[in-house]
Amino acid sequence: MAARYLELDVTEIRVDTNAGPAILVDNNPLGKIPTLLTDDGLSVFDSVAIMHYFDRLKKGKLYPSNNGKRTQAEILESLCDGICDSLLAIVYERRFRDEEKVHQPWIDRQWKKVVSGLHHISAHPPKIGKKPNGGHFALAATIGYLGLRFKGQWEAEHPELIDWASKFEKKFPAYGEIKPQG
Ligand SMILES: N[C@@H](CCC(=O)N[C@@H](CS)C(=O)NCC(=O)O)C(=O)O
Repeated sequence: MAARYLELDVTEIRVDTNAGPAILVDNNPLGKIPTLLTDDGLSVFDSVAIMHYFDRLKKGKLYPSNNGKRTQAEILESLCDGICDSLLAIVYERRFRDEEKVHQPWIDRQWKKVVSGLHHISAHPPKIGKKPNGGHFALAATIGYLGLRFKGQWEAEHPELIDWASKFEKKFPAYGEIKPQG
């Protein structure tokens, strides 16, 4: 999303992380997406590092120049990253364990972090202002992932986030087309 917003010429290569294809594991020892391969042979991961790399490439277009506002954007980015890590922990607990070994208290513990993170954001939804920043892209990705893998489990509690996502889409119309999809 950030690459599209900044009009960077990025080619998307879709991979199945479960299969651990060479193009992924040879470039990211963690075998995770997103991984960015640059023209000068660098492999940049994860999404936070990629967005800050883009920001330097585009001379500060992705984060506010004001120190306080930048810190706020980065905190939102970290919070969303943490929420997504918890969501993934839940998805993987169910995906990779035999059904009888799935440990519900672990899922509950992760979901509690998700809920508390979403409440924190919903209480003061971030203003988008004239242009979206890295924190906004992280939140848009988080809401997209919730929509993809946790449909029906968060929307009623967080109408503010649905509202925020539609405001975000007005500023960044490509959202509908490129948000997380299975
Ligand atoms: N905090 C990382 C999370 C990356 C991540 O966990 N990606 C997942 C897919 S959404 C993945 O590649 N999982 C494969 C695996 O863990 O083997 C980021 O935002 O880039």
